Amino acid sequence: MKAKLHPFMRFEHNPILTREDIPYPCNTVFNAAACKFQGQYLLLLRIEDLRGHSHLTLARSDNGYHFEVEEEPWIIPTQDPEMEIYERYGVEDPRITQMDDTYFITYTAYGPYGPRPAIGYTKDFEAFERISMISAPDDKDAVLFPEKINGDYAVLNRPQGLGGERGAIWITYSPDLVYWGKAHLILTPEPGWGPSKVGMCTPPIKTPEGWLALYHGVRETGGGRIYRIGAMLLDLENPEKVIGCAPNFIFGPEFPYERTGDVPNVVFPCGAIVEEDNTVKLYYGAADTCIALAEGHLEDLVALCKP
Ligand code: BMA
Repeated sequence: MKAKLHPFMRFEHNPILTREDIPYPCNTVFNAAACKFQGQYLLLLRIEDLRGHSHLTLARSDNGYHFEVEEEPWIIPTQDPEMEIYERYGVEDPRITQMDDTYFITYTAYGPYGPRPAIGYTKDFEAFERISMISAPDDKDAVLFPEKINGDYAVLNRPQGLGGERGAIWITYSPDLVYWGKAHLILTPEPGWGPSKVGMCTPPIKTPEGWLALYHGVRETGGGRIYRIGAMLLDLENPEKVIGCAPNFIFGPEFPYERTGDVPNVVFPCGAIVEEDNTVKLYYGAADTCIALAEGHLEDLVALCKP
């Protein structure tokens, strides 16, 4: 199959959620996790309040396009004395991974020491239990694989390595979601469209040809940073092996709602839903200000990653 250079089509009524849709005062809504639950589409929204701190609120939809936002926040910074300091400035950028009847939620805890990825779970989208912090600061963008890898849970994350400046994508494993280790480097930022840092977007998607991993690449320019999306395929049995990586970015800021906002020129997907016909609904934060939707096909995304 000839790979499509632009595999995603934007929804014509974008953005799908703005702060006008939030039932309480806030600054912005962006970077939402997505999943299906009991026949409905769920988004877990990152909402930045008027102090500039983020919390997470649920939104529900019957069709994946029109969402109703809950009246109250769902996951707010914890008061647990052991964890409070790590979430003091907010909980950000959630991702959801379903394993059987459990929905794991990875998110970035933000506190005075910097960002740390954390993981918890829910079974009903009512009770949420925190499990662990996955690593120490500075780290972000943790996504859990939807299956164990050779008997262990596995997360892709983005420690701020390489001299503290150029965040890269790593993998780390856990037997119990509490103790994490065996960390291994997967992808470094390279000259081109994402030379400053790279980090995962949505949790890896299993395909017959490998794990499809969508990631963001950041380029610093004279006019600020540009956040764009790349795609790579990781080996199913050994995801430390990159089978192929699309040479070009596959999605980037173009429309006014992606170009203008609190942080201009940002598209930042945290959630993807694969439909039965392999349509991929990609939910992304635009300019750190609103949420938009684009659709593509799994086969096209995989084709782009072929060596
Ligand atoms: C990243 C994250 C995202 C944000 C992006 C652009 O580092 O903090 O939450 O969307 O920057 O500001």
